[in-house]
Amino acid sequence: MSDVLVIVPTFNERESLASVLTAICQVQPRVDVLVVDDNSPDGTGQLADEFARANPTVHVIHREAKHGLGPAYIAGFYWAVDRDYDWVVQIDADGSHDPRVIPTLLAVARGIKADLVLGSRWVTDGRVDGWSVARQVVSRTGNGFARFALRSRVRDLTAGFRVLRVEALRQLHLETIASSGYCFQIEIADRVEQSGGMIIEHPITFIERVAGKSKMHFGIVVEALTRISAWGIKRWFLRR
Ligand SMILES: Nc1nc2c(ncn2[C@@H]2O[C@H](COP(=O)(O)OP(=O)(O)O)[C@@H](O)[C@H]2O)c(=O)[nH]1
Ligand SMILES: [Mg+2]
Repeated sequence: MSDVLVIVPTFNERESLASVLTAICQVQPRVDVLVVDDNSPDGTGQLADEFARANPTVHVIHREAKHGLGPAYIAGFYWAVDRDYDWVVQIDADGSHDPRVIPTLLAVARGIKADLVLGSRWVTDGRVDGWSVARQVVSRTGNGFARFALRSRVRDLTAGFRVLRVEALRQLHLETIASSGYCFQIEIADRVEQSGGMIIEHPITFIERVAGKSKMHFGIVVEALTRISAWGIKRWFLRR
């Protein structure tokens, strides 16, 4: 058993999952993998099961229905906490995050004993391949707003490619996290930052997915704006 668990949340990622899992299984030194599938109608869960049968380091959680990225990751986090892993890696299943970068992010985390290492698009040398200017503006504006409202120092709060120290996860009161969409990534980073944890942003190149569809929708943006505004207002009053 490795001390690293790579968590891959999936919903309808049949076309890209195999290549992502293959690349994660080639990471050296070896890491364990947990796919968290929300009963994808396209059979992604069954594909993950086939992979798990052929690779003892790959595991699968099947959830009954699509409940969003947040609850899927929380299920994965508990799985890691229960099994005493030291590090959790979060990575998308759509090919946007290059699994070959995992050892680099882990080395950064281990080297400086960080609680959270973000694969960041919006720091020097960070890049996005294949995004329209409009999508870049949306991501940057959203991040800018969250950064301002939460008084955060983090540039890419929504980064989905990250390493978390499990010991830090244990302190985050996961049972009180309610965010479902992208807001979940912001909430985790914010909790680490607020608790005084060490956060490092390491530049990555994010590659737009070539297969399947993004699960981003209007409701996810509304959720993020609502929750961040509420947290920001509360914080503003508390600090006065
Ligand atoms: N289990 C699960 N995974 C999800 C859900 N929503 C998104 N994902 C996965 O989370 C990752 C990021 O989602 P994606 O749609 O690519 O977001 P985008 O890159 O911001 O457009 C992908 O691996 C998705 O399959 C969900 O509700 N449940
Ligand atoms: Mg994606």
